[in-house]
Amino acid sequence: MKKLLACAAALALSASGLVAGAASAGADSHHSHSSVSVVGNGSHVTLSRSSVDAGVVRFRVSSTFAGGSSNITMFQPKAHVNVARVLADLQEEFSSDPATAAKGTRDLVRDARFFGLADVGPGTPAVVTERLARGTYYLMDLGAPPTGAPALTTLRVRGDGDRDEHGDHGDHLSLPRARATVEVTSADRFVVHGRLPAHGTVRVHNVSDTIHFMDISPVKKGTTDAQIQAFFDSNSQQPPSFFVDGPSVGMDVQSPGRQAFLTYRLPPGTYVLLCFVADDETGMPHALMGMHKVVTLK
Ligand SMILES: [Cu+2]
Repeated sequence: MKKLLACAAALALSASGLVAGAASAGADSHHSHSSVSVVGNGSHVTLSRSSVDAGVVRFRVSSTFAGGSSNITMFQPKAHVNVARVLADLQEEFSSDPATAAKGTRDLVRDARFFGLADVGPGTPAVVTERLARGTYYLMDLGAPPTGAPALTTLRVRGDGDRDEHGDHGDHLSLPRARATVEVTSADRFVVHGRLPAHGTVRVHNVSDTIHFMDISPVKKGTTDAQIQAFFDSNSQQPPSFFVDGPSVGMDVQSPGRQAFLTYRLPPGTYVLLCFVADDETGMPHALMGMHKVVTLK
């Protein structure tokens, strides 16, 4: 989601370059009913299976989008809301008019639930693990600005009642152990508990009353949050002085109350956590209102 929500300069900041090394997401290595490969090409999502069992589900997310990174969002319309309504809300959210964008955020919170998934570039896959209830979910890749309605891919999560004979409880997954937790708060801030790993798992928990995402973008060593805020305040259209053209990864949009585990591998160094969802009152991207946090990945 970030690309369409971000200002041009912020876009430059979070654009990730190609990295050496092959994507390792690949096919599922075993026949778990709860593990699925998710591949985005910038505008379309392909799944290795069309249904999984309810409970803990593991998504191995990767991208083949050579022109940038995949922003893979998974959502579900709330009761009595149809998919077209959610896509119309999304259109508002992408508006360059702040009042319309603010309404888009409010409408998305009202009409849909968001479950991540992940923002990944070619060569920088990630795994998202989370608990899912039975139901139908929709995935889309908004990495390339969509022309018209985004293409949706359906995932069915089966409950106990409709599990087949092979779906015994033995192959259920458990949640991974996280090295750190990032709480996303109502003050539009990232609160980090523990130390973010360069290679490992982070639990991302939205404890706020609106939707947020969390991109992890590289910046130059020594960069401060004050410098980042000054850059946003300047309205500069140039790439910021602290910009680093390196791999990034992110947790895509999550609804209030949701938590998910993001497992990734990035070069150790200095990064900034960013969210560009439009504020539900001002329409301003959260990052410009202070939702950025410089962190060191070790
Ligand atoms: Cu946010």
